[in-house]
Amino acid sequence: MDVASTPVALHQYLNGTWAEGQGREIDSRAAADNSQVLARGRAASEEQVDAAFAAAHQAKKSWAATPMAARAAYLIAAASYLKEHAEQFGEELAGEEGKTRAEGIGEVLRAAQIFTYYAGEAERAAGTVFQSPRAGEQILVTSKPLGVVGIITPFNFPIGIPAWKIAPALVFGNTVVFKPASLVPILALRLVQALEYAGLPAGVLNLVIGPGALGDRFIANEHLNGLSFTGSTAVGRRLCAAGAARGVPVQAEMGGKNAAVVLADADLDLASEQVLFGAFRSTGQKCTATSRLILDDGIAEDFLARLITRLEQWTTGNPLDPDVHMGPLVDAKAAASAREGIDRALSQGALLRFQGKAPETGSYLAPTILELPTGEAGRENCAWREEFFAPILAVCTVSGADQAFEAAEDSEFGLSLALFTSNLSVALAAEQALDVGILHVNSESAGADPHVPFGGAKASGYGPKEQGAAAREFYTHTTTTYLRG
Ligand code: UN1
Repeated sequence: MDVASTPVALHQYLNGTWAEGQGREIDSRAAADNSQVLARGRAASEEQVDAAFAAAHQAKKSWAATPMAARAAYLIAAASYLKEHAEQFGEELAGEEGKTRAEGIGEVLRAAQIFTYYAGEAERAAGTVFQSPRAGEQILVTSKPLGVVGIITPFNFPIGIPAWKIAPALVFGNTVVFKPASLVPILALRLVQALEYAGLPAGVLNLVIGPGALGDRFIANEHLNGLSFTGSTAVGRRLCAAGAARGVPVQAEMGGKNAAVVLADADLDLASEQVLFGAFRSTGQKCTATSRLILDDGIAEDFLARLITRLEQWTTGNPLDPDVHMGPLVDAKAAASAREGIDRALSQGALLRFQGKAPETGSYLAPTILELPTGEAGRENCAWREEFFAPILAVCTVSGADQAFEAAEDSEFGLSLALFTSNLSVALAAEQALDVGILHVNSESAGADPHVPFGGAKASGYGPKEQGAAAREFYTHTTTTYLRG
């Protein structure tokens, strides 16, 4: 399909019907060339958000009463639809978001895998039976859906993140109002189409596409029983506070400033490959991306030389070109803001250690390594503190594991950390010492498997984690039944 000449029509999906938005005109542009329109339509109005919640509310009783196995069957059918269209959808994703074609297709297949995984949840135990201290009694703890769940997702994983929220929400019996990032909406349409193809009943999943401000309408809606959000820390905290004020549980997955720590005993070849992937895959547009590099001083120069050698082979260009390693940022605005971040870091004393090559046009930024001054000055640099969401890696050197851990902890964020060492005791010490939600020993800081918890500490996360058993915890609540015959 030639997405360039045929923009995808953006519609809202309300109560099982595709509807024209009643808000202002919106479009989505190719990441590599912001003059190219890939999708066009009208945003949802606030009244359409309310209509979506009304539909989800209307559908919630019968969906909660639908047997688990039947709910799971919709996910299985949607997964096969996604697999069948993985190539087309993956290319649309890459064109719109800027990650490479291979990463785009990979993300669509990952969404299918997530749907299949949560369908399997239908077969797992959904409660516990306890002994009672009283004769003739048993105590049952059973889990129930929250009800109507709002799902708000960012631009950078336009189908992966929606899948890992929507699949557990649905399989555990919730109805959903879904608002994707309006910057990158095509894959949200595709995901909804997959579930429509599967025959999902009307009202169970509703899609509203529009500006971030519609999120406030979510939190104000009387029918909202839970909200799952991924995005910036500022917005996440505001939604958490608003949810808490009215007693609605909110799960927020927010920013990161993830470190890779390379100690003197590490396998430097492996570490340089993994740091390259962690920092620069998907153009650094991952909350789990590596953006701080902490090097043991004995190996610092050797390691940087290896990393730079790898980066010299790394090509940046059109994300749909199969030979390219890295695409553009999501749009020219994101690239301008990343360039401004580099300038600020340099004015605060950072050194431009390496910058690769990239096309000269608006949305591209070549992979960049900034060397920070040692000591306090380095730690105050914006490249150490701020999440740029771009292919920019800030490097500092330390002496030994203790200093490295101290440096790693010096961040308001606590999502993911990659530690490179061959010493198991040091790895175990890191697991105890570091306040992060995800610790990788000898692998890159990015990545997430559907069956294990995902989420961060400190400013990176709030509320129950996502995925695996943690997802059940968020999307359900329990009833404790004291049962006497
Ligand atoms: C991954 O590392 O593959 O927004 C997933 C993000 C995260 C997802 C990361 N919520 O980047």
